[in-house]
Amino acid sequence: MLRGAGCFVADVSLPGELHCVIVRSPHAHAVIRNVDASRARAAPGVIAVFTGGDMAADQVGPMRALWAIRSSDGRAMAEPPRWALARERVRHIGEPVAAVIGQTREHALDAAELIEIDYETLPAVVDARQASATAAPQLHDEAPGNICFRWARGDEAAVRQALQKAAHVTRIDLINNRLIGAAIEPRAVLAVADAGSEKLTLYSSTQVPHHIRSYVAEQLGIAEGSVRVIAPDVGGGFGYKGKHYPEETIVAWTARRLRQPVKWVASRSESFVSDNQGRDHLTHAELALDGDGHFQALRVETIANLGAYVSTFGAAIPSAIYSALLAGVYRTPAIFVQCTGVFTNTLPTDAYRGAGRPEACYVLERLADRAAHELSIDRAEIRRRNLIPLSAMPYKTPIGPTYDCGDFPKLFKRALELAEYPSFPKRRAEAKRINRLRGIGMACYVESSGVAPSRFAGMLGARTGFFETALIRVQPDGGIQALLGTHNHGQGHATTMAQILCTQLGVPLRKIEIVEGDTDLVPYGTGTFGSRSIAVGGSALHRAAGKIIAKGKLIAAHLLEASAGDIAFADGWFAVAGTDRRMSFAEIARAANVPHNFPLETLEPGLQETAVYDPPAFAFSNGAHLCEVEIDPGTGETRVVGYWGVDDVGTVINPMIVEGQIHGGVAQGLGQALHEHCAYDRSGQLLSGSFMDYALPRAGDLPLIESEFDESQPCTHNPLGAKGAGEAGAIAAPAAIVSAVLDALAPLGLTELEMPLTSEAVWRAISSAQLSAAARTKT
Ligand code: MCN
Repeated sequence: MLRGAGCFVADVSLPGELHCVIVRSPHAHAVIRNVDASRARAAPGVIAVFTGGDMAADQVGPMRALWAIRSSDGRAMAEPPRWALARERVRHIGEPVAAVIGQTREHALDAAELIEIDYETLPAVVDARQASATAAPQLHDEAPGNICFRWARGDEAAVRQALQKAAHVTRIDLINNRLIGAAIEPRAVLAVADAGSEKLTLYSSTQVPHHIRSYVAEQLGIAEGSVRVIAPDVGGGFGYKGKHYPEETIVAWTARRLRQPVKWVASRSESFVSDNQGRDHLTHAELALDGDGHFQALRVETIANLGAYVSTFGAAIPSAIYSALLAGVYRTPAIFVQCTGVFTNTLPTDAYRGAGRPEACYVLERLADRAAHELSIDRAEIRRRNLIPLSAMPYKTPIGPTYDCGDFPKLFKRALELAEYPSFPKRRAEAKRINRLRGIGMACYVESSGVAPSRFAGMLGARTGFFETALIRVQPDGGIQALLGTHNHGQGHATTMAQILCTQLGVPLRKIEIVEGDTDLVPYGTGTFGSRSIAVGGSALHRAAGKIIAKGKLIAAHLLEASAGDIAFADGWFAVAGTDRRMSFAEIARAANVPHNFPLETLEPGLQETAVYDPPAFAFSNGAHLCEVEIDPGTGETRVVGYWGVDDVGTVINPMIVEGQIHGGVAQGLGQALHEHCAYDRSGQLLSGSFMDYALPRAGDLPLIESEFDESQPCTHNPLGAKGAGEAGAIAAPAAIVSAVLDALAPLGLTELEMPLTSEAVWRAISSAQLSAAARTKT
């Protein structure tokens, strides 16, 4: 792929292909009074122009969330309809209003300019707290007060009591900044309707081909089996490509109508106003402690900005997923969390690398730091006093999940060692000599990876299962083709999944082909998100390989004239135990396909097996990250000068890939902590709509990341012992980096700053602290 040999959706070209350009709302909130497309339709090279009215006439259904949660009073969340092409009203900038189909993209682009849309603009609201206030502009009749849901979990009475009795209560208000995913490849869709059959093939740069198949079939009212979704090479997904988007339906529908292939490829600017965004929480949290700094109770109130519509998992992330991790790695006996999901005139929010877990980690780690400061306890010490010990495993948290294993104190201790925590004051003093403010920060996290047990998700309102499927085909020459329902968009599945088979079956890597991302080839799949591929998909693969071995034993028993119980399989050989009679995996594969003398009543020819795996629980990855920053007080520029992570992702299949995953996650976490902020003005216009305004971290912003893994606590309930690794870095890094910056600023009396800690924000904070100090000295 780095050499340009990959094949992304934009690289796929079909004969007769037409090009789709989407006309998007320039307003955050408006009534569509009229769409006049007559000039556009008459423009050269234009095949058609479609609007929401055309889709309505064709009875194209609304987009549905895939997870519908309930409010604490038992009521279903508000689910206002979301149409692929807006009907009557638009509720965020970038909402699709019309689709122009041209012979070339240029034809369609030119014609798009000629469409006249008469909008009646309406007042907009972008801030979630303001949106839930009385007199705020209302987005949907179905959601009075712009409230989608009011979720609650935990023991409210116990928490209230503990807060009343506590020796100390630490209170904090936090903003978890809104983020924009920025994969190298913008989203793209290409659809072709087969002329001779009802078959519709949809190429999409998605992480979840089977979900997209269900969605598109449902909306178009056609059989699921008549839709084939292919997700070829995908250039990054980061969670936001794991959701259903209007363009998939628009392009599929237009291709069926026009009986010609239709392609849409987002421009970078378009991605900013059409991709889901992430995070955007306002949180008030209170932590009750005893006199020794032991956590007694936690109350968390979060307002989650859902944007204009409920996206695929948009409601579940700030409720079911986020709240489940509010015990974190700490022993807090009583926890109560409330989360209100609010509609605003912004792009929908949904999963973005970490998805609910970085938010939970951030609340807990900021509270831990703040409590340590208020009680004059060392930040590492307050964590040590509260970490769940190994002896308490399996540990049932008061908020729901049971952690099966994890040695949190050991990982934290090791991270402190790696960062040479005790000698930090020396480094701070050295930095001071050259007029730099140096700080050290820390964050411990636990993550519900391996998303998700279907049972858990079903109880909490998911409308889909979460199992994974693997089909192994053994070729007559002993080569293997493994087809998986997961999807690789940068995680190295072709290597790690093949490694599982190589280890289990003794087949060399070069003879193993991993196939993902095609609903007609793969039996079924949930897709890749929630760091689930190895823990769930890998486990399905392991199970399927087990079935291959079992069948191989039957074949070997027949050929070696032994009983199946006497056949042992190891290192690629089927052998009669206690003898030198044996056959290689390749020989058995050949025999399976040349079954000249098989007892056909008891032994089927061929060697291919399918297995499905639905985990009984999440895999609880965990870790401790430390980082050091240096701030130039003259400019506010913050440099991360050291970063250490000790992570427990269970058994590591491929250390190099996992290290890369941790690095990537840390880079994204660093972006959230220091640079990235998706900003709207009050009218709902996106202020950070390009890379000039939305600052991604660059290579030079990253420190050398020292990463270690602790494999002493393999996941107890999957056959690989593996826990997810794909999001870990993004979960710990924002909290660790903010902790370090606030530590650096502590000598100036600064205790709070909101992400992103841009040089401007840090410089302003330093300047105002210096001014106040100067004023105090004067008086
Ligand atoms: N792995 C391993 N041993 C383990 C755990 C994982 O060798 N104990 C390997 C896996 O085999 C896989 C990789 O590490 O090759 C990540 O595995 P896993 O943690 O199961 O995560 P997924 O493959 O399910 O990937 C999803 C996760 C998520 S949710 C986001 S978002 C994300 C991420 O991974 N987006 C990414 N990493 C990304 N990396 C790239 N390059 N691009 C993205 O869009």
